[in-house]
Amino acid sequence: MVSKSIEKALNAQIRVEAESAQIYLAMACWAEVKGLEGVANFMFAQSQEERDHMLKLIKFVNERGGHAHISDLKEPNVTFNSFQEMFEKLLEHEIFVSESINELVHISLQEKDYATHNFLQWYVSEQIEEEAMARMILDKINLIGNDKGGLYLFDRDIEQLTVST
Ligand code: OFO
Repeated sequence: MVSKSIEKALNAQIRVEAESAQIYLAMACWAEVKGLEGVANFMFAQSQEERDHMLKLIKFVNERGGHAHISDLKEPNVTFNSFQEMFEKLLEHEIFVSESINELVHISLQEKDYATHNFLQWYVSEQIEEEAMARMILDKINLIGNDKGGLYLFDRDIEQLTVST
């Protein structure tokens, strides 16, 4: 059984994951209209992953005797000055999500809720992977700079980066 304060903290994370899905959907749309299909497909897949992260939390809250709350979301940023800026925002956002997960882990320990603490370990590992991938992509984009040929190849290759759920 989750306590009221753990339920509240988990519900806040459900919102963060839902917002992540929306942010990446907006990035996918921006990339698609800019003609970078590979980047767009990568971001559509990222968005789907975030929805899966949200659903996993929803199931956990409901199974543990809480009630998952579905809240309204603020509209994400829909335009970017460059792909570099877009991927910088992606990394920034993943760092924010990692901090949010860490805070949740902290609360679960404070409350001695070891079931929630155990459940959250999956998210801790996932955030390590997601941050590493965002950094690796940003490094590649920084190398490419304004080179159009490089961007073309990057767009072709990014789809090969498999994302774990
Ligand atoms: Fe849900 O992992 Fe990214 O944000």
